[in-house]
Amino acid sequence: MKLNNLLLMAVLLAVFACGPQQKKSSDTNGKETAEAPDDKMEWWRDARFGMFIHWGLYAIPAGEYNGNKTEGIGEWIMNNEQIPIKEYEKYAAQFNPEKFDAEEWVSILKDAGMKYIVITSKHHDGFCLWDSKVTEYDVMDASPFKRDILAELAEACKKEGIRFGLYHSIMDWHHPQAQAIWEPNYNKGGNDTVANPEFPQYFQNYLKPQVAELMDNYPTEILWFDGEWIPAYTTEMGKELYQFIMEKDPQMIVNNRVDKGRQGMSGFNAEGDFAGDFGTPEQEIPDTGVEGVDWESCMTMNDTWGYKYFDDNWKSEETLIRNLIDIASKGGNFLLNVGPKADGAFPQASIDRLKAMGDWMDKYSESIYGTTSSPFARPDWGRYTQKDNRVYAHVFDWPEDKKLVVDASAKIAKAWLLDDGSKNPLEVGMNGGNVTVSVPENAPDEVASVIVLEIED
Ligand code: FHN
Repeated sequence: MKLNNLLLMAVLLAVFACGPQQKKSSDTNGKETAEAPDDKMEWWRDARFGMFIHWGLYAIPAGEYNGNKTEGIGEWIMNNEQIPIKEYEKYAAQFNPEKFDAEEWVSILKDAGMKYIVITSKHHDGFCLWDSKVTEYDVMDASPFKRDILAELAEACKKEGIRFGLYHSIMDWHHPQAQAIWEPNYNKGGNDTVANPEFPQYFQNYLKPQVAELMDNYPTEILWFDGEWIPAYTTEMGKELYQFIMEKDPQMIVNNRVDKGRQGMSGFNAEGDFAGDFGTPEQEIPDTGVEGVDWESCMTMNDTWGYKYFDDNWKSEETLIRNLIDIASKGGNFLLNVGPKADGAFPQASIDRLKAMGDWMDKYSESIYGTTSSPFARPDWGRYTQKDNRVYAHVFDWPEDKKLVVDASAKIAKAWLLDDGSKNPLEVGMNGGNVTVSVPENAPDEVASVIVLEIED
C-alpha cells in the first residue's frame, strides 16, 4: 500500500479510535459497555445499496417561487427564497399527489437492486408525511391528500422485503420554538444564526415525541437524522436522543447526525465520543474507508435532493454504477436519492438510471452484496471487492492486450468471468513480473465487467 494511503489510514484510525462507529453501545445508564455484539449492523452492511427519497411540500414549487428559479437545492426553497411561513403553509392545501403509488416506488427500488429505503418523514420545512399527534402540520390534517404516506410505503416495503428507514430533520423552520428568530430577521442558511431560547422545549415536547411516533407506528429500522448543525441543538441533546432511541429499540440503526460529530460534508465523526452508528459523507465518496467504521455516502442523481423541474444535470448511468462499485470497494453503503414530483411520480430520468443500475445488478450483485472492502491497493483499471475467499475485480478499462494485471500479492487458485455461469477458468500467469489474468477480447459489460478471483487458502 502506498505511503500516503498508510498515512491516511493512520490518521483516520486515530480519529475514529473512539468514534461511535466503533460499534460501541451504551448501557441504560449511558455508560459505554464492552464491544457490543455487532448484529444490528450486519444486514445494513450486507445491503450496501439503498434509496434516499426527499419528498414534501417543496415538490410543489419545484424550484421556482414568484417567477424566480431558486439557485439552491429544491427542498431549501422556503429558506433560500425567504418565503414567509404563512405563505409556505399554503402549499399544504395544494399537496395532493394523485399519482403516488407506494408499490410502484418499491418495485422500481427493488428492481434497481436496492435493499432499503430512507424517506423524509419531515424535512427542515417542518411538514410531516404522516399523521402526527403533536401537530396538524401534516399530510393528514393540512392537505387534501389525507393518506398516511409513511404507512403505505412501509406496507409496500414489507411485502417486498425492503428495509424501511426514515429521515428526520432536527432543524425545523416551522415550529415556533425551533425556528431561529428569523422573521423579520430572515437569514439565509437556515435557522443557524440566532438560537431560539425555547429550543429545549421543542426538543423535549415535539422532537422526541415525533421520533417516538416514527418508531412506534412504523416498522422503522433506520433513523437518519439531519439538520443537527444548528447551535441550538447540543451534543448533550444528541446523546440523550440516541439513548432515548436505544432504550426503545436497541436494534435501531441511527446515523451520526443524531449528535454533533459530523464534520460537514465529509460525514465522518471528529475525534471524541459522539453518538451514531455510521458516518454520512454527503455528495462525496471518501478516498478510502476505515476498517471497522460503518459509513454511507448519500448522493443525488442530479444536483438537488427535492425535485426541481429545471435541474437536468443528471449523472450518467456509468457514473452511478461506478460510484456504487467504488463505495463498496471501500466498505461503504450507497444511499442514492430520488426527488419525486408533486404528483407522486418519480422523474423519468431517475427511473431510467435506476433501470440501468438494476440491469447491471442483475448480472453482478454478488460482487456488491455482503462484500467487504478491497484487500488490494486500488488498481488503475477499476476496483476490487471481497467476499470470503473470492475477490471481485470490477474492470472499468478492459485491457487491449487481453492481459489483466492483478495485484502481485494475489495467490489466485482460479479466475472466471462472473457472468459466465459455467465458470470456465481464465488463464492466470506471470507476464513481465506481473500476475495476469487472460481475458477475452471484448468486455462483457461496457460499464464494469466482473472477474472472480478465487484466492488460495
Ligand atoms: O440540508 C440538508 C439537505 O437539504 C439534504 O437533506 C441533505 C441530504 O443529506 N442533508 C442536509 C445538508 O447536509
